[in-house]
Amino acid sequence: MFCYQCEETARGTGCTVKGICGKEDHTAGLQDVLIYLCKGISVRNIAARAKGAENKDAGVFITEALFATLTNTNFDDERLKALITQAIAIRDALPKAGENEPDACIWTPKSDADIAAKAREIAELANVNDDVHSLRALVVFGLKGVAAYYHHAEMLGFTDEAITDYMQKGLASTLQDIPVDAMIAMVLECGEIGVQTLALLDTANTKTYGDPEITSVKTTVGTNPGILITGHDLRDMEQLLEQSKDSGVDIYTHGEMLPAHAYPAFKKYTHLIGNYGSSWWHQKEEFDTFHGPILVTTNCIVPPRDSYIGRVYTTGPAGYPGITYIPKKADGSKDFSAIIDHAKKCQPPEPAKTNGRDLITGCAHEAVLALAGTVIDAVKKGDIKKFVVMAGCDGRQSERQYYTDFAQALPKDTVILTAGCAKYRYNSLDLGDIGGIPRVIDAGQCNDCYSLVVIAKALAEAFGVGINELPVVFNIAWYEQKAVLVLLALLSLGIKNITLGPKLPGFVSPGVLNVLVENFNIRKNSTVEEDMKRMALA
Ligand code: FS2
Ligand code: SF4
Repeated sequence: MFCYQCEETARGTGCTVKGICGKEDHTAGLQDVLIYLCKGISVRNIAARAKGAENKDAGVFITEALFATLTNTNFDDERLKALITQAIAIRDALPKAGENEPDACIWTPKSDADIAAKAREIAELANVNDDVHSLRALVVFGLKGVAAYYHHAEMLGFTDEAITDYMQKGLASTLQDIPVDAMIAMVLECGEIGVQTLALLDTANTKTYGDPEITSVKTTVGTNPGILITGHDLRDMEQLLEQSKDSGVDIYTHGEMLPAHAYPAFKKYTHLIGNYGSSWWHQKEEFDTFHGPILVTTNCIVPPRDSYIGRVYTTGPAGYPGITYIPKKADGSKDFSAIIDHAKKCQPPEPAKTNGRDLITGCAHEAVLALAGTVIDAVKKGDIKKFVVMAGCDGRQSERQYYTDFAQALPKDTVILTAGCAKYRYNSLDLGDIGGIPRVIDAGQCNDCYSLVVIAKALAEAFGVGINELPVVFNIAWYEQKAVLVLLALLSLGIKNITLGPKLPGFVSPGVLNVLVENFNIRKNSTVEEDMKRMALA
């Protein structure tokens, strides 16, 4: 195997024996082959589109397939093999793209051994750190982020062909010999499509469940048995809440599901009682002490301990061998009754060791813009000197203590704008408020970085300046490919001087890094003291 798609990749260069995330060599191989076939589908479908013979459902399939390969999402070989079979069927039903089709359009495995051999070939070809491979990797990893966010929008009935068409264009481009300049343009276009996808998901979430309201979320436990729901899928959240009401079972959110508490449509469920635990990588301890069943709707799943594996359920893109999977029914709904029945037989949760104060969330664009006057006044009066965007992901390496230290060291006249699970590094610190404005403004899930962009644009308009002239600095923490997409989206909006950490991506070659530095002045984070000075915060 060769996988270097996430921040925790082995030695900062690539996992070659087994993933740090727990992904086995054979699973990595199946994921690589699945992406390879999606490239073949894309080449054929683009050619078919020009002749009016396009498979309109190919985009939906590619979305599902790419999402399955995102870090910490699907570890289940059987489901990946089924996707490979489906990919071959979709590809082979499309007309040929011409006389000289790439191998991805024609290669057909006859056995598992054929698949394993192709996986080895793909891994060997990928293990090269030159600019071409680096740019291709950036496109594919950015597209995985697009696929994940697009999937959630699609689950709520919001679609956009321009997005699925670009996914195919981007995938097909990685099989072509195109000039480096054109590849860089493809990467930036991925960022633009990223903005479009984030906007679509924002519309889907807010039109379906209402605009998030600033909400204080309890982190204590009740006396009823509970179900813990984690991941990002709000449609799953809705169905679980509806099916479990009046059952005597309480619902708790975990990790990236915390912002669900802020949606008006979910507030009516009194059995949605609080947030349990912290960010994704704490789950081994937290799932143990929760005592009830856990529903994993997306990443990040960590290979479970034997002590609680029997209480974990997956759905949507998430999967793990030996864990019960709840599929979608023909009408699109899901039946969570098995989880609810399971919960009734469990002990109530014991308090999570990682929980502290109640948490504030729901500071999305509408809620914050409702306070725009107060915020602008505070900036004009000098009460707020700077906004620090500290969004993105959390991760398990000790170097991420940097983000807690950084938040704590910030001057009292700064406000943190956050989204994603990165916030768990500082959202339970008592950082206070500035004239009633909380010093940690949590817009929501990682996709709600879009809200931060809307807020920044509104501030730029109010002050009559460009986005780079605002008193806003960016100190982004990344882990997986949704964060890669969010970064590309920020770059496509022309945002400069982003600090990125805790490591730079292993898939960025020295040449590509130069392009990012020269055009966008991206920098790796350093020490808290140095970064404070560089961001003019000290
Ligand atoms: Fe956190 Fe994991 Fe949101 Fe990422 S729960 S790192 O996938 O998507 O952020
Ligand atoms: Fe390694 Fe990350 Fe790939 Fe897992 S997702 S195999 S940790 S690079």
